[in-house]
Amino acid sequence: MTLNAGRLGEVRCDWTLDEVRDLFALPFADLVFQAQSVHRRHFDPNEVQVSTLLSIKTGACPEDCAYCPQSVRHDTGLEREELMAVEDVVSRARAAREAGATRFCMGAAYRGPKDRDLRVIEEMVRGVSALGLETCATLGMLTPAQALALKEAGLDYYNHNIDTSAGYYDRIITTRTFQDRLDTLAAVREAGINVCCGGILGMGESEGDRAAMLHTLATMEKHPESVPINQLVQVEGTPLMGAAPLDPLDFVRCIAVARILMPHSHVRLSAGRAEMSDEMQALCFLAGANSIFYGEKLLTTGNPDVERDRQLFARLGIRPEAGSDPTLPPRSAPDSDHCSNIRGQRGA
Ligand code: SAM
Ligand code: DTB
Ligand code: SF4
Repeated sequence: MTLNAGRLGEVRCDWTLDEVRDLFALPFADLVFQAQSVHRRHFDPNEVQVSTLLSIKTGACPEDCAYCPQSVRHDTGLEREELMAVEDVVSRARAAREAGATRFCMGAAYRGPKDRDLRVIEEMVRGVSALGLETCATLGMLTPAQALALKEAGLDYYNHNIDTSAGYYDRIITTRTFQDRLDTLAAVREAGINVCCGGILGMGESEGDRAAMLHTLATMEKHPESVPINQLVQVEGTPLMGAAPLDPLDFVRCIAVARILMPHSHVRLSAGRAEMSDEMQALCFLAGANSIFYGEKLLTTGNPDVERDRQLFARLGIRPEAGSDPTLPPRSAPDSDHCSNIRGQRGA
């Protein structure tokens, strides 16, 4: 056992893979207890951050991600939709804000955006930001210049997942490399945009792959501010349809390890909630998850309906985290949480 229990709760970027594996090997109760203890040192345990997703350009993506219903290579029957108009996106964001979301995430089925489309998306970011919502986009690979243009438009977060371990990556995606993902993440960081980066569980990966994926995230020079942990949503027509289902306790274990490794990050209980019981979601919150997607749809697949989530929050005594308020001073610069400056503010 290489785990140094005395250091749990510290923000560290020097985790070894053995330490991460040792966390996975802890008895379930010990792991969840440690994760909840770390969580309480940095967050209100009864607050959960609430984001809403909108697919602003749907389907016909040239990439071959084996999990994704939007790949042009899989026959999933999904209707393709061109890039939405700016005013339609802004009115959907207004409705999300009225329903209680504080962050609005715009997703597009691109390998990477064309500059012409990026100009339109910059307008969307400006319009959504003006509503007082935090903005997030997920558009595939970006060049450094594109990342800077999004920053200039006021983008708060960029979601770009590593999805799985470096070693398992080419079993899931062959049209880009793990390094391509890291390059975009570096461009986003360099531009001063907050990073949202996580992965998917239930794709036939081993526990070692899950440990390696979290190790990659937790050894970044600065941890991603948001870490979405998705459970694979199996979609008919995708190569991963019929993959062996994940043991729900293994999913909770992964949330707990993410919480311990990245104490200041928001860990998002992301896709797959529609297939989870309330009890499993409660365990995820206990293990340190403190963010969800809210609203009846993710990008193309279902999410729990709003009423079910309201009841879940009420049953658990959970409050939505207070959002950004345009009348308050601006949020802290995203530079404050580097491992070289571990006393910085907590991630958003
Ligand atoms: N095309 C861009 C990209 O790949 O980064 C942005 C959109 S893509 C749909 C965003 C993320 O959604 C993926 O990285 C993946 O983690 C997640 N995702 C896609 N399909 C999923 C599924 N069936 N189940 C769980 N997560 C999924
Ligand atoms: C993330 O990690 N999960 C979200 C968001 N980032 C963009 C996407 C989940 C997509 C699930 C499949 C779908 O609805 O198409
Ligand atoms: Fe395209 Fe993103 Fe889906 Fe991969 S995950 S096929 S890049 S939309």
